[in-house]
This record gives sequence, structure tokens and C-alpha cells, in this order.
Amino acid sequence: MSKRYTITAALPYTNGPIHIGHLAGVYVPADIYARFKRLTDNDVLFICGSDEHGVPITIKAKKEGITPQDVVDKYHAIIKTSFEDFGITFDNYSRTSAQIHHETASEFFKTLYDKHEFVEEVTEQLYDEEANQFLADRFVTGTCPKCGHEEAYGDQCENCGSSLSATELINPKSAITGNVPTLKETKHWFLPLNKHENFLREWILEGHKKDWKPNVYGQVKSWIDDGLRPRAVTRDLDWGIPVPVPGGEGKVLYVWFDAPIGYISATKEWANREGKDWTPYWKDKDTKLLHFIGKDNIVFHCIIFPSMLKAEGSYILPDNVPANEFLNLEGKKLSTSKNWAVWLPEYLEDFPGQQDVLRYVLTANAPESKDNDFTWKDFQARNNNELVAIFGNFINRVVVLTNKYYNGVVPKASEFSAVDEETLAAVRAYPDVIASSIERYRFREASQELMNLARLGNKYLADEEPWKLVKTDEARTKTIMYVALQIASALATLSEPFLPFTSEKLKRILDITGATWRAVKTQDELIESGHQIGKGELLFSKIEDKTIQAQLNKLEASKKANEAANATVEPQKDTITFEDFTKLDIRVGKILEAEKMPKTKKLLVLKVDTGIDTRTIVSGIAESFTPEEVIGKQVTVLVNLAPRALRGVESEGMILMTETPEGKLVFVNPDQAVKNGLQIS
Ligand code: B3M
Ligand code: ZN
Repeated sequence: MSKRYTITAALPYTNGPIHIGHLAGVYVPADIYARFKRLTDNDVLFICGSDEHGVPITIKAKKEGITPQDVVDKYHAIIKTSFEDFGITFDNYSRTSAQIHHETASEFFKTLYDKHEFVEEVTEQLYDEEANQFLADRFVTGTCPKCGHEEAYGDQCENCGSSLSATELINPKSAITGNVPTLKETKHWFLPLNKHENFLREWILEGHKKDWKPNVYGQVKSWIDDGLRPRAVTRDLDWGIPVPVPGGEGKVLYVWFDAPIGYISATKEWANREGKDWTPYWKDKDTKLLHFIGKDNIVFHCIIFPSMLKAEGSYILPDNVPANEFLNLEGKKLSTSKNWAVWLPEYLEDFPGQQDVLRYVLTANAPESKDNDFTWKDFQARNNNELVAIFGNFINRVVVLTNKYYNGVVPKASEFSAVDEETLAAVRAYPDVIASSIERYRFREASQELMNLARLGNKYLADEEPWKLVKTDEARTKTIMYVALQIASALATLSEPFLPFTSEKLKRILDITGATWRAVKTQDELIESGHQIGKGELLFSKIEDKTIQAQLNKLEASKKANEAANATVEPQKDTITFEDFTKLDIRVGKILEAEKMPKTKKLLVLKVDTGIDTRTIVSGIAESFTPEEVIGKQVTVLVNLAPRALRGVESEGMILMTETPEGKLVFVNPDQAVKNGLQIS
């Protein structure tokens, strides 16, 4: 039965490009679902857009010396292109700086205001005296009151996922100046979530116990059980949607108030463009509203936005919120600021045309019920062992053999054997098998079932061996190839939600338009005898070790750069007197000779002209310099250090060194040539 679906995917913040974590957690599953629902003849509206308000964007603008609008314009374009590049089939990708959104969000706020759904309150908020600004959300960091994480933000702790208020942070610090904030009074509008508690309990805790994912249900339950409190939905900021009621001057709507309304504005924008009515997609009780999000957005989509919709009164509520957990990268949390990520634009540069490989790997290994790890080795293995060796191999055999034996014309089947019948029956069962997994938001399972269909094809060919029979049994060979071509055609259709580019290519090779999901189930023949197919093309290609190593090297480089940036400066040592200092005899010297200390990695034996004499100094610099490199260098020498024997060689002094961010030792030397023996004081 055809149904109407409004499918939303979290609006990405427009302060950077998107990476594999976003794709795996939200956009790929949402796209699989939307494509599947379209292929099963539903009325689907798939909506997204850029989330262009909020503090991180203004912080980024400040840092780069540009306006917030410049920031969002730049990343909106980049993100939109990434989605198109990866085949995410939004019906509309809008943005929250659009006028229609400002109007829609503004009106929504006014409606709640007029209905007395807000509580107006003057409270003390954190204030940065130096920046002359109230601090909310990401403008403050501090210690999470729930888990003790020291870098929690004023709106959320990324460690434990708790949603916070800035004033709850322990030891708050301004993200603008680093100062300790003071408190200052200001008026804001609060959404009294406590008022909606009974409704939320009944609707989610009782109504959706069975059909919502346990991770989502669990988080919501613990929130409600913790007790709901009023939440401020306005902020003292200048970037955002102005508060449209008396007393709202100089204030804007909280980004999490306006962002989810963005789904509605994006629907309106789409309807205006298409000449359609937007209201059934948000107001008709028969519409299924689904929000695809990551786990850090659960509270906003399951508690706050539904409370807003309920308070407004004319909207439907989400039917499900299939949130995913997080994807890690090579065992570590993905991080924009630490550049620990695989960015989509970069992936496409390194793997042109291989979007489906990433879509597949991210689906097969999706963080559906727990956090999961993306590794480049797994990426390579899934590509080489599954996409190439199973899916690609099956299609390639079918297409090559059909061309070789029949000049590309689909042969006529004669009698089906029991194996043929079973195989065709099994193929017809796949649409329901895959559908059942998708319906339960089990995309990993669904992708494995798709691969099983390709496995079935491979096994069929391997068992029936048309390449042997072709010499002895022409009729049987034709039947086998006919059956194999049916499987290939089924794959062309059923792979579409997961591997849209491959599906497209395969349809082109087979020269078919592709069936509907239902046709694969019910139609005897997906590709007819006498139909001419095209020539073979490789669907996937093997990924070599060196390609994977290059990606690992990239990550290693970003790890190093981070370590260098974060390297802490040692605390100051105990104070010494001037007399203590004058005891040190530090002079300029010149290295005259150098050789490696036998059987050591680190030590060089140097002959140094100290101005006083020429002496031997053993120095641990062999990992940073070859002996040739140091000969002739002027260096700084502590000459009155008590001599000590290193590996049997007496060392009479010490060369002063420091270290680059990469860990290479460097000399501390006078910045122009001076006389050896001059004292440093
Ligand atoms: N902008 C995405 C995030 O938390 C956030 C989603 C808004 S959905 C209405 O990264
Ligand atoms: Zn925490």
C-alpha cells in the first residue's frame, strides 16, 4: 500500500565540510531508506539543508576574520556538492539563512508566544566582560557536571552526551577570551519541557517501546526519568533569527529552536518550487515522519522538537527517530578540530568514481547499535573481497559469457532444472528479505543480504559450470545463462538503494531500465530472451596495499601535527639565584670532528674547539644528524660540567640542544659567526 513519507536528515552545521562519520551515521542510511521507499512506490519527500546559525559558526568567522555569512556560504556550497557527489537524493537541500526559513521559524515562535507556551524569565547568565558578550552554548567550556569531562561545552558534553546549560558547567571559561565569566541578568523565553512530560511519557515511553531503537528509547527514558526542566529557546547573540516579540531586541532564537523548523521550511520551499501543497507532509495524520540523526541529536528530536510541535498543535509527530551511534576512525573518535577524519571532498579526490565503495563499507559496518570503527584495512577488504570478488565477479562473468556465447543476446531458456527453480524462487524472495531489514532500520543486515544475492549468483554459476557445458549441451548452457541474467537484473534493481552508481552502470550494461521492487518479487522475467545487452565494464576494481598505506600515512601526519600543536610546555623549574647561574660556564664552541659511537644508535663522539681547548664531547644527536652534517657548526657548550664516561669514552661537557615539533633535535647557536670560547651570559 502506498504511503506518504516525510524523511528528514539532520541539518549539518555549516562550519566545515562533512566526513565519513556524518555519512555513515545519518545520510547514507537516510538515503537508502528514501530510495527504498520510492522504489516501493510510496510518496516520498526527503528533506535536508544547512544549519547556518549557532555559535560555532560565529567563532569560526571571528577566527578567520570573515563574516558568519561568508562562512556559511562557503560550506553550504561544499556540503551540498558532497551530498550530490555521493548520490544522496534529497528532494530539497535548503538552508536556514533562507528567507522562507526565517519567516517560518519566526511565525512558529510567535504562535507559541501567543499561545502562552513560553515562560519568560530574567536569569543570571554567564558574561564575558572583556568581550562584552553573554556566553552561551559553545562560547563556554568547562567541566561536565555529569561525567567530569573537562572540555564540555555550554550546551552539551560530547563525552557523555548530556545536554547542558552553560551555567551548569564547573569552572566555566570563555571560548572568546579564555576569561572566567561573570554573571549578569538577562531576559529569555523558556520552553517548559516539564509541562510536556506526561505527554512525552505516554507517547514515547509507552507508545514506542517496541518500535524505537533501544539506544534511542534508552536515552529518552533516562532524560525523562531525570526530570525535565524549562529550556531557554532564545539567546543574547547577533547571529540568528531575531526574536520576533516585544522585548526581543538584540536577541535571537536558539539555534536548536530554529534548526528543526528548517525541515518544515525546506518542505515549503520544495512545494513552492514544485507547485505542490506542503501541508500533508507535516499535518496529515497518515504521513509517516522520520528523523535520521546521530545520537548526539536524540534529545532535540525526541523531546524538544516534539514538545514544540505539540505546543503549536497543528503538526504530526515523528513516527520514528532511527538515530545511529558514532563512527570512529582507526580506533579514535572522529574530530574536525584535530583533523582526524576522512573528508568527503578529499575521498573523492583520492578515489574518483568510487562513491559506492564508501557507501557500501559505511553501511556494512554502520554504527547502528553501538559505536563502530572505520579502518582503511576493512575498507580495502570489503572492496576486494566483497564488491570485487563477489558482486563484480558475478556480473562480469554473466556479461562476458553472454557476449562471448551469444553476441550479447539474452538466450532462450528451455526446461528449468530443480536447481534453476530453487534459484529463481530464492531470487524472488530477496526483495522481502531486504525490505524487512530496511523497515527495521537494519541497514548493515540489508547490505549483507544484497551481497548474499550476488553470492547466490556466483555459486549458481560455479555449480552449473556453463563454460564446460557450452561444448556439449547448448540448450542447458542457454538456460543457465538465462537464469544468471535474471539474477544480474535483480541485482541491478535491488542494489539501487545501497550502490546507486553501480546500479545505474549495471542497468546501462544490461540495457534495462530496472524493475520496481515488487516486480523483482512477482515478475517471471526481468530481462527477456532476445534482448541485447551491452559490453562488459568493470564495476569495481581492486584496491592495492599502497593506496591504503597512503591513507594511513595521511592520518599519521595529521596525528603528528596535532601532537606538535598540543605539546605542553614544561612548567618552570625551581627558582635559582644569580650566583647559581654564574656557576654555569656556557661558551660558543665549534665542532671539528664527528663520528658515530660504535654499536649505538644515538651517540656521536665529537671533537669540539671550546676556545679554551679541543675536547671530546659525547652527544646524543645521532638520530637527528649524520656526522658530516655537524662538522664545522658553531654550537653552545656547557664546558664546566663534570666529566663522565659514556660507553667508555670520557665526555667533557654538553652541547645545548632543543627539538622541533617533529622531534628532530636542533642546535642552539649564535645567529652569526663569533669567536670560539666567547662566554654566553
Ligand atoms: N546541526 C547537527 C549536529 O549536531 C545539527 C543538527 C540539526 S538538525 C535540526 O551536528
Ligand atoms: Zn559529560
